[in-house]
Amino acid sequence: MTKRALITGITGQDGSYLAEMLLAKGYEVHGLIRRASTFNTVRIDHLYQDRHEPDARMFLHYGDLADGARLVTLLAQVQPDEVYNLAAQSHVRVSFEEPEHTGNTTGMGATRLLEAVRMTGLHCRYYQASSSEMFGASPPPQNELTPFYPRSPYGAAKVYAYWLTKNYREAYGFFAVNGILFNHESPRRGETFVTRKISRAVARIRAGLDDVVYLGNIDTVRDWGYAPEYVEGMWRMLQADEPDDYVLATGNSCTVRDFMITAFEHAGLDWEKHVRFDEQYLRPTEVDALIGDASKATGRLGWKATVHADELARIMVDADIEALEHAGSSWIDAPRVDGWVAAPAAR
Ligand code: NAP
Ligand code: F7E
Repeated sequence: MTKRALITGITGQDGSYLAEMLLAKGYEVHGLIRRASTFNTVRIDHLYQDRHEPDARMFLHYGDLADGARLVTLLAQVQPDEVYNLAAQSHVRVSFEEPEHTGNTTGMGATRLLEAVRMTGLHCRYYQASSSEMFGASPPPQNELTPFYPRSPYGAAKVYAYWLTKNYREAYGFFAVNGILFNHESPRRGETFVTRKISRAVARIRAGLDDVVYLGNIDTVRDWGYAPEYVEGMWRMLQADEPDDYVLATGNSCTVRDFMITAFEHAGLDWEKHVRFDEQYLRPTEVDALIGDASKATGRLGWKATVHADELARIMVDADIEALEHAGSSWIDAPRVDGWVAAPAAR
């Protein structure tokens, strides 16, 4: 029997890798996408086949996590075996600008989706994209037993969604799991997260299109892994015999500064000539250090990260150099990461 999955957030970094992986495993994949005035499917266009093709196995549906009724009709129509809730306002800095919207999507969105599963009476398995940002100020190493101490509206919204997921497991017997994922990146990472901002800036500076990039706090510590490996971990959580919560992380630490040095050196550039500080990229409250302990996922799911920060930086720089060399003028003429003034602090 072909398994059917529904992915919210299919147009994002993780959603695109997850869709790719599930299609390769033989799944029929359904994705929730937001209606936008321009196309927002660039990360999954290579997977799309017209639904009239006999072998089409990926289908996109309009909807929004803010619209609970739509989630009910969609679940009733699709009847998925597995639901992956990846949709969120996922930018920590932006969540300070838009706390209400972030709570509504990142927090309440999960409630609406869980409730839609309950209302339709489906016996599907449910994955919630929880985050290491929930640990916030709790010192590393962090694992499934570490207390939460979120330091942003985003982190607080994820804590709410985490507990709702756990509550639906306990109250209604749902097969519902929280994947507590530490930072994971790739060439498909959104351009305003720091790793991609750096790799993209390196490519543009190397090509002579820019001269400097402005960053905020480069002393923070993160545990950066490679996104395609993390979506495999999500899937393994839903194949387990029992529902449970798992941390996915590399266990290694790296500062923003070290990631930046590796990225610039890989392109033969001296970062000190090209990096400037701008306080607008600071956060009202920062998460100083996240380093995960994924031993539970390794022991029970056989999952282990193999790509660490240095290799990741090189993968991302190479991809952005390649993209720039093969891009048309639209990519080259696109506003610089720092050149957009409408919401500068968001970057
Ligand atoms: P991302 O690239 O920012 O993608 C977010 C996705 O959510 C996009 O497809 C976006 O659609 C969609 N979305 C946003 N608001 C929505 C709404 N109201 N209704 C429906 N869809 C909506 O995020 P990501 O890096 O792939 O991360 C996936 C999930 O894992 C997120 O929940 C994130 O918070 C969580 N997470 C990420 C990391 C990480 O390091 N990447 C770590 C831990 C947890 P548009 O394309 O239309 O904007
Ligand atoms: O920041 C610092 C910034 O925005 C990383 C999301 O996927 O991972 C992500 O959240 C660090 C922070 O990711 C700039 O202050 C310095 O300390 O790339 P980021 P994040 O905040 O860790 C977690 C696990 C998630 O769940 C989230 O969805 O880098 N930093 N200068 C900067 N950050 C940005 N964005 N821009 C800068 O110029």
